[in-house]
Amino acid sequence: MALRAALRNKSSLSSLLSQRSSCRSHGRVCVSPVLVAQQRNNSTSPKIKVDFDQSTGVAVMQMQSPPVNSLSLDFLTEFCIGVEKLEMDKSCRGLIITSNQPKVFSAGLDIMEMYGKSPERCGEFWRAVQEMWLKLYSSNLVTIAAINGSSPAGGCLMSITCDYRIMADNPRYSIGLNETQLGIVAPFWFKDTMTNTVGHRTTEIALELGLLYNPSEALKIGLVDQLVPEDQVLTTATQTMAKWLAIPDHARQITKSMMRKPTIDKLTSNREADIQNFVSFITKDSIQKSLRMYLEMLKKRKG
Ligand code: CO8
Repeated sequence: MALRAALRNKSSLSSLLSQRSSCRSHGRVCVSPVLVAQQRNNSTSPKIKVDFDQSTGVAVMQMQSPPVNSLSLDFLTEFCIGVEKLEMDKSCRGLIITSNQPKVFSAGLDIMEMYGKSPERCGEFWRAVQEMWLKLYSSNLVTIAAINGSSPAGGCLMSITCDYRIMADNPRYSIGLNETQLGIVAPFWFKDTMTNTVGHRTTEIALELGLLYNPSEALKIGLVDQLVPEDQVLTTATQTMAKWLAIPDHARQITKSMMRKPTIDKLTSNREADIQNFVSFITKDSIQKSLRMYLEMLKKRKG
């Protein structure tokens, strides 16, 4: 709850987590009970599982939120805590993100978080989406997406915030920013991340049409960096990570920041306005109707 409140109250999770080192009394470090509990539980949580190998400095974060790893407020809160903890651990240098749900990396934002919810709740949700993006896009860690299933919309966003993307070569899987197909609009920072990855013209076509690409198409436009057989996604990610970690951290981190800072600054200086935009857009009757129709289509397709 304290962490949810940190998101709600605009403070970064880092300020909350840093209370651990900044709160001192008589030379002793006071540790918040909430944080103690979280730290003890740092390897497993309900929706995210983190395996950190101290000997390599690499953490593997597995999304395990059935059925499709949709990004709900609870999921995003846990995810941000997980990343923040790794970021604060000086022995951690690399993060591999993957899924342990069959066929799906992540279905993107949880549509139920945007349908029939109060403006306050929508605002809280959107702040958590922003936080996830900010954490990953500005991370000092080497981040690799091991995309072992479909990755539409917010799932694609999560993937393109990483430094490198390896996708399972299975033609049934797809990846892309398909928001317009739901009757909604990818915000500027989704668009900017996509542009930084595949270029302006490809992004323009992809976003207007809400295109989902199969792995070969995604590789062709540079949306993913490498395709491998499904059972080799994680091993390839681990081997690739070793190559990235051979570069001195400080040089790589400064370079990453140089490439990404203008895009990050654009959101950090417009965060509140972006939340307001989202809330007023998503709560419109016409948009709620589009979401309802899309949800019905998902159910029908299943049947
Ligand atoms: N949110 C909530 N529930 C979902 C979502 C989702 N994103 N995706 C799937 N589900 C549900 C389904 O409705 C179904 O529910 P139930 O079991 O109750 O019928 C269950 O998950 C399983 O789904 P499927 O049977 O479809 O599972 P498959 O394995 O066959 O397919 C897919 C997996 C490919 C991921 C498929 O479910 C799919 O295409 N899902 C929709 C993905 C999508 O379009 N996501 C877009 C979300 S919007 C977003 O991320 C960015 C929004 C930016 C907002 C900007 C506004 C200003």
